[in-house]
Amino acid sequence: MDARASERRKITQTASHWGAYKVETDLSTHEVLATRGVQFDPHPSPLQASLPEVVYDSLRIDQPYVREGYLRSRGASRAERGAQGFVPVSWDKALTLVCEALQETREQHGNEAIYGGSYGWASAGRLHHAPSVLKRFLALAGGYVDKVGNHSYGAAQGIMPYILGRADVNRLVVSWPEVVSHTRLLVLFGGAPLKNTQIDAGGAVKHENLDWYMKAAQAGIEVICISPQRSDVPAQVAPEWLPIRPNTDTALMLGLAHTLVSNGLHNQEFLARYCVGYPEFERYLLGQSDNTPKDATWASHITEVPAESIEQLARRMASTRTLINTSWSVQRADHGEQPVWMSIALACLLGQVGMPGGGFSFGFGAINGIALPYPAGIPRPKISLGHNPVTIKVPVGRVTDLLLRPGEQLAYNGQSIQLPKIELIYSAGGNPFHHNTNLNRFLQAWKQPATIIVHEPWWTPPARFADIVLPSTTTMERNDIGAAEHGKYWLAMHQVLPPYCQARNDFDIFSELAERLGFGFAYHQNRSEMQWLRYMYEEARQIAGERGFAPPPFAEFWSSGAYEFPLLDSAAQPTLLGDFRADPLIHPLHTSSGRIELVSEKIRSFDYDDCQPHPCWIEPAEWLGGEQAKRYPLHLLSNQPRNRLHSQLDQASLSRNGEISGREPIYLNPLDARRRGLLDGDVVRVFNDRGAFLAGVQISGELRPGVVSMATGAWYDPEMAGSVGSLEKHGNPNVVTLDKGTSRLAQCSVAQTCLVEVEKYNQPPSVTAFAWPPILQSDPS
Ligand SMILES: Nc1nc2c(c(=O)[nH]1)N[C@H]1C(S)=C(S)[C@@H](COP(=O)(O)OP(=O)(O)OC[C@H]3O[C@@H](n4cnc5c(=O)[nH]c(N)nc54)[C@H](O)[C@@H]3O)O[C@H]1N2
Ligand SMILES: Nc1nc2c(c(=O)[nH]1)N[C@H]1C(S)=C(S)[C@@H](COP(=O)(O)OP(=O)(O)OC[C@H]3O[C@@H](n4cnc5c(=O)[nH]c(N)nc54)[C@H](O)[C@@H]3O)O[C@H]1N2
Ligand SMILES: [Mo]
Repeated sequence: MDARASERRKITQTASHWGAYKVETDLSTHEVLATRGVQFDPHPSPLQASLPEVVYDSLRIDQPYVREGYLRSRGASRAERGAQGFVPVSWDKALTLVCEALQETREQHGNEAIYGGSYGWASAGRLHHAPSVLKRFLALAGGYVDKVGNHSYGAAQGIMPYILGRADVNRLVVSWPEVVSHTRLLVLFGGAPLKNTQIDAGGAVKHENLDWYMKAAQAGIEVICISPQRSDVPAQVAPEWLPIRPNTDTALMLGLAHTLVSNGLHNQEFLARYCVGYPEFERYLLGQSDNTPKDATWASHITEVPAESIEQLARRMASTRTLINTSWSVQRADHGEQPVWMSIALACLLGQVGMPGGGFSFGFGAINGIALPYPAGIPRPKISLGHNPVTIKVPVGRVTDLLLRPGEQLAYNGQSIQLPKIELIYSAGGNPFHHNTNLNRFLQAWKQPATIIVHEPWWTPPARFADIVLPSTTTMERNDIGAAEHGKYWLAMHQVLPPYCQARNDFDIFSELAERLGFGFAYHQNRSEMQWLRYMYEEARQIAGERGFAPPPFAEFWSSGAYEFPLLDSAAQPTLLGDFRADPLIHPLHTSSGRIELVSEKIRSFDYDDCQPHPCWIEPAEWLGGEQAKRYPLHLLSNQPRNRLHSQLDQASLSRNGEISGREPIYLNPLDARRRGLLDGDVVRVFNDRGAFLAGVQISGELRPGVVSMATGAWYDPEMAGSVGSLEKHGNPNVVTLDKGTSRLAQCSVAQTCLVEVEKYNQPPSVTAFAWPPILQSDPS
């Protein structure tokens, strides 16, 4: 390279949920020349190339736009949302419209008519995290209806306070070093797919889960993959595979528990000392309370795991140090509270809870850092969300009900929420056409409010279905700090490129709106971007100092690019519930009884038939053992995508190259494919009573018959834009997923509970997900 060419090149470190990486750019043309991982990451994610590839792509939104009908008259043409074209407007005009909509909504309907529960992963940086800066803004604007819970592990989060007296499900994890040193049998309900460990909210750093898996295999740990899909545990680990029917894990765990008890293999001393409610639970288990013993034969009919395998597994579990891990996916299903409660009950029967490498764990392998060693108590630099004067919070999976059933009561966690009437939705950093289930019903709901405002970098589905679209920058166009909840790094995210066309940072958009609405200073505190980063950093650094850490001053951190927190104690993290086991009187749990609750009197007082006072098997709303399977004989699992983060980066070549016939692949067992005359590469229609979408066939022996599987996140692309019930052309599984709550307790989403049929589809329409919406004449202003 000649000297002048190298002078023009700049290498900048940035970070994302999928890792820290360096980007090489041409200073004069702003062209991205190369990307590569950082030295301290042993296995950088291939996703890192995707954002630099699309950062300035043709789908970037260049300036503000307003839906044609909205520009004519707010609210009047709300049913046309998603069907109409957009008119380009100036920033001044767009922000004026936003302020008018906010003010009129507040005056006419109050702040309870504003939904700001905007859910989404947005970007890794802690300052420019779109849902956070949105909430800070809406709080100062008088408040907003918020969401409660999450899509990831919401059912577990809802029930855990009753079982263990805590809701931090993402901390109920036994870490890899402890597993490798102590566990002998690792039983993985839902597996622990390596592809999911590419990411971590706030920035994965070292991708080392494969190395730990290999260490576990070398240590001779036996690994069992209990999942409809064998690929949920890496093949290198050579796991045993029990191909369970989807949504029946609770029944399998009950069958294991029954075998333990009927053979006297349960640890009665543990149950008496550390648990409450065992005698009542045992009556249910043995069938004394309902005439149905939950024995291995009973469990085998429900799960299709042979009774002998269940009995053998129970004996193996009782004979050695066993860790039961249940993936988050298992609880993202109807009655998802039950497998969570039952995992803990099973571990209590084995009596190894609180022993190193034994007991239970959740979410192993869901995200990168969760089981990696990191010191406890690292604070994260953050921007305050402020105080929201509106107290209504609606479970995140129930947004469609919120919008379609104003005034009605929603039972939730022993309370009743009166659903308010929403007139304005403000959404930034999430994709509701990705995270919500039953998209046809959701689309009907999305057409109810008078105004929908969205910030997006690209013409994604949420942008196309908005009224006012404000173009935001991406993480590569701003400075920020990355910090994951499960990790030991703070990452400097240096600005790589100037903002695209008229795109602005979410924070700057809200700062200007706040100015216009009269609370500018309260919002931005007159700090520039770099002043905010320094402020957030120093605030977190002080807390870190109080906890015995010594991160360097801001300037040093910023120029070095990363700070790694040392493990304070050279011993590994404390064993989960180790102190409780050592002395349950000195270290009681925060439950009513101070112990692990196998029966909850609080839950009994709610009198819910869909979440009873002890863990139990309740048939899911639809499953392969139910009536509906006669019409829709395939269970659709929609898991996390290998080649993108949810719907993010779907337009990049990594994701596009993974498509089959231009659509999201759907995996079918050879038997199911043959029965339907399907071959690799065929386009199929996947359907049930809720809707239909097209996908590309990939035949795979890695999943059990009766189950089809595909990744979530293909950009929603209806054949008839904006029309409820339209065929979706690109492969978005949420067109057919069910939108009930897990139970009245957690009311969480049940994306993994869904039956469908699949048939060949000839002459499919072309995919238009990656095209612009129609753009009309320029704004006269
Ligand atoms: N069927 C099915 N559905 C599921 C799941 C499932 O297992 N099955 N899983 C669920 C789970 S666990 C989750 S967490 C959710 C995830 O759902 P989401 O978090 O909503 O999905 P993302 O695709 O990450 O949405 C992020 C959006 O923010 C935009 N964005 C990125 N950076 C910025 C920024 O800086 N500013 C602004 N304004 N926008 C930005 C992106 O373009 C994208 O549109 O999906 C849920 N949906
Ligand atoms: N690359 C990448 N990684 C990601 C994400 C991403 O978008 N891309 N998203 C992240 C997010 S937000 C989250 S919450 C986590 C989610 O982490 P998980 O919820 O653990 O991940 P999933 O991929 O949804 O599901 C894992 C596997 O569970 C199995 N499974 C589904 N239903 C059942 C069942 O009823 N019983 C049993 N035994 N198994 C079942 C499926 O075969 C599936 O492959 O992943 C994170 N990791
Ligand atoms: Mo998630």
